[in-house]
Amino acid sequence: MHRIRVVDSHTAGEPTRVVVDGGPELGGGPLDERVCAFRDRHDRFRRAIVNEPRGSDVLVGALLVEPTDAACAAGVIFFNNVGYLGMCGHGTIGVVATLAHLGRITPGEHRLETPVGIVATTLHDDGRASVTNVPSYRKAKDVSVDVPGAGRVIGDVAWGGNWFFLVEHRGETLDLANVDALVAHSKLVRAAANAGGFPEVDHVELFGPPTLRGANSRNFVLCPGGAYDRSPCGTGTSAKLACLAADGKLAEGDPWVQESIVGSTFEGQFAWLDRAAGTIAPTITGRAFVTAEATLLVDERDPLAWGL
Ligand code: PYC
Repeated sequence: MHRIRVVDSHTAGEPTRVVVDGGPELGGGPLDERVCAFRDRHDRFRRAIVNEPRGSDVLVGALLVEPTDAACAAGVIFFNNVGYLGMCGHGTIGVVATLAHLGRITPGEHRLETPVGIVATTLHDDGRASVTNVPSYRKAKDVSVDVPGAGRVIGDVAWGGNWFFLVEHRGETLDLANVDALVAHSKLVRAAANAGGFPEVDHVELFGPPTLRGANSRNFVLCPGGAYDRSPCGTGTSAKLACLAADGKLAEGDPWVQESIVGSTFEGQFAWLDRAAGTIAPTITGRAFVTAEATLLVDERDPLAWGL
């Protein structure tokens, strides 16, 4: 019987399951190499932790590992129902809330090492957390793709710790009532972007007008495994900030309130790292709440022990 100790949380509605004990042994070395070890030799842990019957398509897992950089409070590898994520904004806020819940950190600044770089986090006294994400930038502006049933769709390709295709959406309103149509449409947009020269794009982000007073925009985000992000998506908001910065639509240090498809919000802002190259350091602030402490049991007699 394998025992995997986890702490569950949600950040603005999007769940994170942090593995605090009993996860795969990945050795030392750079985190991007440890992701390869996880994928190549221990992928069944990913399935057991986040897939059915213990999890769901929407759950993001976060494996705590020893950081290579001693200045970091922890290393973390994010994964989902289909694979591994470079970074995860809502997940990082969930990790910060979990480390605080476990008494491993107190309010203040804490660095976390991820496979795509070190992120700086701040746990605030009121429980919110800010994440200064990896350098983010827009790779391509006004990319035109032909989407079956929708015609020509124009979007930007940007990096915010994951790759996004960002579109000002002109179809049905970004409302939970339309979520099936939004998922189907976004999958077609992603396939068109991939076929159109951007195979790296694995998230699609649709934008529309906000519904909340004080918010700047509402979004819908399709994740790699087909689930939609219940939160405004931390890496997606970082990619959005990179586009706004490049277009001169948001000034350094000014707030951007991003509303999600469920009406939750993240506050973002950015600092220029290299104005000429269009590279920014985005900071995303949100709040996670711990929802469960549990031990997952993986019984080798169970034919579905390692997940679907
Ligand atoms: O918050 O960055 C994020 C994220 C990525 C996928 C789901 N959430």
